[in-house]
Amino acid sequence: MGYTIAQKIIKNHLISGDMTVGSEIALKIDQTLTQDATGTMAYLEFETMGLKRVKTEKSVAYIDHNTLQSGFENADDHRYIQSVCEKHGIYFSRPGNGICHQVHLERFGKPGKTLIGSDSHTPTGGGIGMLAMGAGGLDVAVAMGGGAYYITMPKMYKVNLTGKLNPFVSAKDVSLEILRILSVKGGVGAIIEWGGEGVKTLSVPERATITNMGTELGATTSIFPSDETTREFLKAQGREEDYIPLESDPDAEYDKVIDINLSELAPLIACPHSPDNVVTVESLKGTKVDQVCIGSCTNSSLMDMLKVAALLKGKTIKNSVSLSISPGSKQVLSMLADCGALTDIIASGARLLECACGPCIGMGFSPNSAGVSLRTFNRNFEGRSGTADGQVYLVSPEVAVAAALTGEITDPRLLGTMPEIKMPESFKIDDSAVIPPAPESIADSVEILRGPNIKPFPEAKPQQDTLSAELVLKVGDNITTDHIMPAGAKILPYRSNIPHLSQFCFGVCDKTFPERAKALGESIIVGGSNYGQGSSREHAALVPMYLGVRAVITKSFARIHIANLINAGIMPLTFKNPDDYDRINQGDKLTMKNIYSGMDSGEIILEDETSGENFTLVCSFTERQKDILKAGSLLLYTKGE
Ligand code: MIC
Ligand code: SF4
Repeated sequence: MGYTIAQKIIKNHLISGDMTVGSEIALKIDQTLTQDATGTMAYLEFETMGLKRVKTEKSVAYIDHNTLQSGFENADDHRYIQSVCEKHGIYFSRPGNGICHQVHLERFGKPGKTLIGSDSHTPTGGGIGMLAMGAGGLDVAVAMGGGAYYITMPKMYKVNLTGKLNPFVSAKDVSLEILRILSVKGGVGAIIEWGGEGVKTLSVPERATITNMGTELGATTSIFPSDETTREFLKAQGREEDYIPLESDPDAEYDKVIDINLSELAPLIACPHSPDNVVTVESLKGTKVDQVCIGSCTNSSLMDMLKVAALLKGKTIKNSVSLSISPGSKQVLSMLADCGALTDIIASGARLLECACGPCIGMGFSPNSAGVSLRTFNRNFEGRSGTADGQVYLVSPEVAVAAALTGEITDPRLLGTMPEIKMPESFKIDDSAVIPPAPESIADSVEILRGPNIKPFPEAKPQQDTLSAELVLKVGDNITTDHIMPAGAKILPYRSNIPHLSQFCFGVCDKTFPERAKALGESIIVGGSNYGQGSSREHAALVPMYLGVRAVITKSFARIHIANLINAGIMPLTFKNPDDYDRINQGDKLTMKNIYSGMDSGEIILEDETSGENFTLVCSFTERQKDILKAGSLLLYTKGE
């Protein structure tokens, strides 16, 4: 049997385990990336490990999330990360240089290599044939130290593309179409490979839009072949030597094959508050729009921005609409400026934001109350925009422009003829905003700059053989990490201050949670299916750990979150019979005995002392995971304490 693209890369990087679906494998990691909102914690963890230099081929730290400096906190964190990079051998991408995924694709990603990043949209690198995965900060810290990255061997899905996109239909619509087909749970446990004749019609930035949003499917990652288009892109970025060809074997086997004919797609839109809530733009035509945001790691490439500029050229946006544009990188912004496209964008009435995540993570530009906001982003979870009752829709750049010009949801095909946009033969190369680390010989003299907002890492406690605790919070299906640990301009500056952050935990669901959990000392959370989807933020595990949560029991979990829970010493368990979810209530007193032998047998009995019922819980921990839980956390396990 032949290999898929992902299987080939896995095979080349396999440290331990066998490639049987569902079993644990350990991978050698070639590159890492961090962003600042998860990076501070990742570097604190790296420092705790006591290593001098990173052991990867390339590790890059980006500052792109916490760029709104409304107090000293973010600026202090940036200086901290910069000093850690200088000392420990990491490249530092300065604030303003761009969004991690966009810059990494442009300047550092390489086909055939493995990349993990402390950000869930790291699979963007799959657009050039990398095996790129999102991970918790601690996993990234361990990989920087040369340690393996452990995942469950995924299933392989193939999306077979035929045809060619019509004008005003774009890669974003392909992402929305696959979300419509598979839902936000449909990719869990799988790698999605994009293949077929249609692939040839897609540029690297278009492929990267698609792999970026594979995250919303819950997939381990998504990947495209590395072909002549990839070579052209790398050549235009001045690094043709990084190219290697990569494709699946003709007899590779897939667990599922989905066909999409690009020629048949129409402009699509994801309605509030889930990326898989997809309908056609046509079906919502006439809906009044208050705000339009163009940018984010999904749609901020030069090609996207040139398209936007060409459609806006000579026109003025509607008085009732506020339009923001955030180019993905300094390269994109300066090329837009050089060719005059930036002038067309500004002349239309758009507000230019810096090359950063910005409104995507609620860092400014929140919509008006109950405002309808059309965004070219990848997530529209409730409250994420910073406006609790904001109505966020996800769209392509074409649909975004059409709404900005007309003030309502409009099929962009009504805008006339699509101007032809060509990929430049060479991009403008200027890496001056990426600061290389100090040479190893002088690294010892580099001082780490720690601000007062950095608080010690919360103390983990080993899992005991018996746990008796109250069910402190019961939540429903598809709980996102934005529910568990919200972000936004007011909260993000405290990512390195877990005690302060803890006041906001589960604020979207139940404001009394932090206080109640703290008062209980130890507690248990119950959730529905796909618990912990969305961001890779390990804070969604570290903060509950700090508040005394010892176990989370659900119908099912999202991949990165389950790893983060184990890393933080919290037991992730699932109901053997999903209907038991309905028989258990918030406030119940729960007991689990013989946890250690249950971890071995794969089943633990949960006694509900309040109702008198017993429930069977399932766990499938590897030996390593059991040891981590018994040690209390991955950090304690790694340190051998
Ligand atoms: C996101 O899009 O939710 C983020 C902010 O980029 C997160 C990381 C974080 O919470 O810092 C992600 O996707 O992992
Ligand atoms: Fe940044 Fe948004 Fe991309 Fe997350 S999804 S990395 S916040 S642009």
